[in-house]
Amino acid sequence: MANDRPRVLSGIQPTSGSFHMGNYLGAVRQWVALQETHDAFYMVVDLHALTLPQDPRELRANTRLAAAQLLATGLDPERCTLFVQSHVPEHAQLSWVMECMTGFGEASRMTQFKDKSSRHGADRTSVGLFTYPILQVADILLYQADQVPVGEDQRQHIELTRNIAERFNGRYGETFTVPEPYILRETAKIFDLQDPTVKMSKSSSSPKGIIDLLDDPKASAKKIKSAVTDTGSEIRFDPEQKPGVSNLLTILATLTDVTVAEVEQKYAGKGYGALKTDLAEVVSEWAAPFSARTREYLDDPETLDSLLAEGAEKARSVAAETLAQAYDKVGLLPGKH
Ligand code: AQP
Repeated sequence: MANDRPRVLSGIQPTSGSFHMGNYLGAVRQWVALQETHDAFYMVVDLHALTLPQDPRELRANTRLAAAQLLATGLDPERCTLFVQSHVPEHAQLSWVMECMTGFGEASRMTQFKDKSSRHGADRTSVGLFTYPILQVADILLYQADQVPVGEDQRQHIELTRNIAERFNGRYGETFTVPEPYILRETAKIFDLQDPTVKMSKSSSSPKGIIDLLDDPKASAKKIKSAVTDTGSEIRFDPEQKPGVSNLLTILATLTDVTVAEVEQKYAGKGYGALKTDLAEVVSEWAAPFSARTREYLDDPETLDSLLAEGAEKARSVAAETLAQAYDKVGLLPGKH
């Protein structure tokens, strides 16, 4: 496909029964917008999911579920390339080359690995969890992505990708595009409703701290109404002094497409209760059609699978070319085709 638009690539793990508000506002919402202006590649990163133990049936179901949710948010296979990571074997193949380009100390500095390995303990920490950022390096470089739309928690991995791309280019000659992170300041980090000093996260937040997009709207409303707010009663965007209220303001402003300043103004002189009630309503209005669309895609797995197969074919045509170049640059003898 001849395309002179800048290229973006990103992925999401199929590791839960629903995306959460952090995934959506931090990343997926930008993916939908970027498919209009960029040559966009988005994938369900099932290989990354294997870094922690998965029930095979659940993983398969969650992979389809993740794809269905991506389509339900508005990704359009006519406007972007949507695929499943394991359907494009070049990811694992380039990853090996990238592992050999990465220092052990460099990989050991990844904070997500340190967090997750300390949470899971040595017995449940796989080598895959350690090398996962390097697979991510391969994911990005295979597509010569210019930008990578992600949440703040991924910034360090994009930095690693840049370093390795520059190292490879320096050693073997210009091969890879050095990508930039695409992280929107306002929604870079959506916080846990119960502890608004830490990110909303499927593996570390308590169920009450997470707004799951496929949750029953009543359950989400209850969580929003019991969100931890701050001392005082003034509704003001102040992430230092008022992290709880600021988080709710960010979510409300983004979902209603207005600025945080406008929301602040609207609630001047009102109490936290009014803000929470309105946010619960906005989330429910957003989530109901989203859930219905997700179900429609899931109810037709054949169509879903064939969309993903077409996406994988498009992705492979790009990935295979980059892999061949990289193999050649490092001196691997070409095989017979
Ligand atoms: N709280 C968040 N705020 C903003 N962006 C977020 N993302 C995740 N949480 C937030 C972004 O969502 C994209 C897909 O995430 P992922 O599938 O790679 O999962 P993750 O980053 O591992 O998400 P979790 O919930 O935090 O999972 P665990 O607990 O397993 O680590 C990414 O772009 C991510 O930045």
